[in-house]
Amino acid sequence: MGILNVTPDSFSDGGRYTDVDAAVEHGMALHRAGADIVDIGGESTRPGAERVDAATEAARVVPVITGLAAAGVPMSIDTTRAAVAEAAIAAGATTINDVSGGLADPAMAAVARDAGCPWILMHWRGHSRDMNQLAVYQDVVAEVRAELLQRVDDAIAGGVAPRQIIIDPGLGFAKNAEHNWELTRHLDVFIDLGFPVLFAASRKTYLGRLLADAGGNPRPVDEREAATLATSVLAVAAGAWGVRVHDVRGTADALAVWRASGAPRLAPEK
Ligand code: PMM
Repeated sequence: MGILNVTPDSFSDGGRYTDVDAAVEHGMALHRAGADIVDIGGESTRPGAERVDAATEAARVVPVITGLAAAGVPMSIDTTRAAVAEAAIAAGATTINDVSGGLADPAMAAVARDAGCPWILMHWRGHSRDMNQLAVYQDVVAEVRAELLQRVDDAIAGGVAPRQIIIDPGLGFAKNAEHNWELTRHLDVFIDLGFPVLFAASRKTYLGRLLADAGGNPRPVDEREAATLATSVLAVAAGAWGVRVHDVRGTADALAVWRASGAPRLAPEK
């Protein structure tokens, strides 16, 4: 999954693709580079981000989706709002990527049900402005698993078919670095739930912290790619269905090496 944020303020590609033509061109490039799906976002979810209104969000994404649909590029819509998802699907998106797992907007389940499309349910505890305070767990793996299963149950109760559901542990969303590593170590717990698992670590803050310099300054966002590639290979080797990344070409290359190597799937620590 290639990332295309049509926002002025996303942490990695914010501000780069606010022009429709540039965004469509980049989406096509991501697809050519090997993205099976391009994830279009019109609202930044970086920690602390303020929200935009639904009309602004839809106005950012719909022209880009229309352009990419005409070019035959498969797309997901990265939104927590049912109205934006509905407009995006009408314009040609074929998957809903909801970082709130249906919690932010109770109308999302009906949109997913009526569209019959895949719905990515990410683990989430609250909007970006507040999420750092919500990063409190006794047992992060068990709690994220239980809370995700609740999202799945609610989706199914809302009429969504189990085959539509993809789950995502939500790295960095109400999680600190240690929580992210713990979830990475136990990805098998999520894979064992039987739904496809999306892993989305690309260039996130915890990788910057891991690679901090001697003075403790985090590695800048655009210098976290090698670490991102390592996380993607490890996640796919552990059985993840997909990885959501900024550098699609690099990811495709790294996964080609992993595949050609014939390396076995990683066995979880039991
Ligand atoms: N992270 C971001 C945005 N959308 N969607 C899913 N399913 N999982 C994620 O972890 C996720 C997401 C934030 O990163 P970005 O600013 O690079 O888009």
